[in-house]
Amino acid sequence: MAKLKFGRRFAAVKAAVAAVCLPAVAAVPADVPAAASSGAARAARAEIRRAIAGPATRKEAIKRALTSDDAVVRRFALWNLFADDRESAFGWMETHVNDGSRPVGVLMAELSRQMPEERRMKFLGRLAEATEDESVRLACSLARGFPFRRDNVPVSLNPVNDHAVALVKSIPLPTDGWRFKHDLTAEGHIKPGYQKPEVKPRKSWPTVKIGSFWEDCPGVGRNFNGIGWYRLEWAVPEKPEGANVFELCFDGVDEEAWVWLNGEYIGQHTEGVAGWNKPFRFDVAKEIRWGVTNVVVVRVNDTANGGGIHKGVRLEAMRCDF
Ligand SMILES: [Ca+2]
Repeated sequence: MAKLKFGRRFAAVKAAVAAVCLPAVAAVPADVPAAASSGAARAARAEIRRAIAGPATRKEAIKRALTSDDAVVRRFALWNLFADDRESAFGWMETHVNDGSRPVGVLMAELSRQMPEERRMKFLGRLAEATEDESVRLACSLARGFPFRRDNVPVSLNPVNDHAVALVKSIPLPTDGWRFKHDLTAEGHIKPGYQKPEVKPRKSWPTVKIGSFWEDCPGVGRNFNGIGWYRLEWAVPEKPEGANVFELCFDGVDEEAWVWLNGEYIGQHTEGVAGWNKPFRFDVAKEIRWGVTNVVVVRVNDTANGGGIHKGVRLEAMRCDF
């Protein structure tokens, strides 16, 4: 009886420790293999959970569960191994980076957040490369972190600017001649760094037209959801006389966008799905180069339905008598 009580208390302490130490773990995805949802599989899972909860059987049960055919069981075992011994869990993750299942892949990406920076980046790079599962890739990308963020308040929309802003000239960017690159592992900003002007498009990158959804552009894919990069080199005319405010304006990007001009990060439009058809603009007075070729790069994330730069882009030269 005393033993049972201790066992219960031990399990409660373990649960409390796990709750404090473990990162938030996403709920088990609904799309686990059908076979694993059978009555027999559920009973097997319950038995493994009981064995892992028992102090005497825990270690051996975790070890056994890590080799289970059921991805949900492997996920549960890894989670418990991490609670007991992070180093062992990291070692297992590194040798099972090809696990291939969504439940384990997503958990590995989450747990890797506790690795030292260099090891984490290396591991997540391998994990993203080893999977074709969009959820695992997204988890990898989020765990790697996306470092680009800038609050770029354009003069024409700045609520504290009480001087009139008048349009001098609107200069549309070409709709043709943009190049496109899929970014299935969501790491194009790291390797090779598509935002860099010196990273030139390869022959294999489709040439696309903006002003329509990317599903309508040959070479992108009728059902493509995910991250894609647009790149345009275009000749910018001489600076319009009298203008002193310059903004790059997008009429619609479905859904989210991150923008670079001549290698400089100028800002983001990240309202998620809600932003798919909302115009946005950035101050580019410092980044625009007049009378020469400029390079604009737009990283787009689309999660459903149509995607891409589906409306026009233009440069507005304005005058503000500050
Ligand atoms: Ca969309």
